[in-house]
Amino acid sequence: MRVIELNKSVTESNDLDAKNLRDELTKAKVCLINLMSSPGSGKTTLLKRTITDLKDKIRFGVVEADIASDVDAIAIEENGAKSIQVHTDGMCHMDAGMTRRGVFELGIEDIDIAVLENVGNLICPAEFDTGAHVNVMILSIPEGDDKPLKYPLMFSMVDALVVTKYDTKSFFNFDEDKCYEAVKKLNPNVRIFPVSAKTGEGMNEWEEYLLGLKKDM
Ligand SMILES: Nc1nc2c(ncn2[C@@H]2O[C@H](COP(=O)(O)OP(=O)(O)OP(=O)(O)O)[C@@H](O)[C@H]2O)c(=O)[nH]1
Ligand SMILES: [Mg+2]
Repeated sequence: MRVIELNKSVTESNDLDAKNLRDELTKAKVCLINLMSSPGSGKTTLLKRTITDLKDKIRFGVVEADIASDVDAIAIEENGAKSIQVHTDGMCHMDAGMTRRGVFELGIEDIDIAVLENVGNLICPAEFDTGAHVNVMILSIPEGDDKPLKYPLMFSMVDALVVTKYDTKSFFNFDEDKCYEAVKKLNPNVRIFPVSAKTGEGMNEWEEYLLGLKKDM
């Protein structure tokens, strides 16, 4: 019986693939955001509201990565942005090669910001550079304030953290100070955006951040 250790070499070439993809998209002035979170934390809902709010300012395209189904891509298209669904053949993350295919199948000619809605989980997606310019994670209030302690890699590698379902705060013992302190310890420069995609609270700051990303490309 042979055991082949593929992890290292795969990661090495993935890093190169990711750099090449990032460079190509930079030349095309398209910002790629890698959006990560647990299943059901509110990625699609946040995207739908953001796309609607910014429809006259940012042209979005969304790559929906899931193990199965096409419901998220349909939901995004119904909201007026173009979208493509990719299935990951059971894999729990997207790598740079898969992201490249998704982004170019989506088509980048008429978009300012491409969003990869990564497969829902807080572990594997943090380990693979997708080629994105910006990594964003969502933590929803019902998941609890201790998640930075349990999934430190994800919290330490993101540029921005959106804390969503803020409207549910009164129902959960979510200690914001404790949570943000743990996050800042792992990642001092992270931007934190508390929002509710349901009520719209906090969405302005998040959307200003996105407008800044478009401007910087
Ligand atoms: N109260 C409240 N509910 C929300 C909010 N955002 C999302 N939800 C609800 O949370 C559930 C999951 O939201 P989705 O947007 O599908 O989550 P997701 O992260 O895209 O889920 P997957 O793609 O399956 O990983 C839905 O029932 C949403 O209506 C919010 O800000 N407030
Ligand atoms: Mg979704």
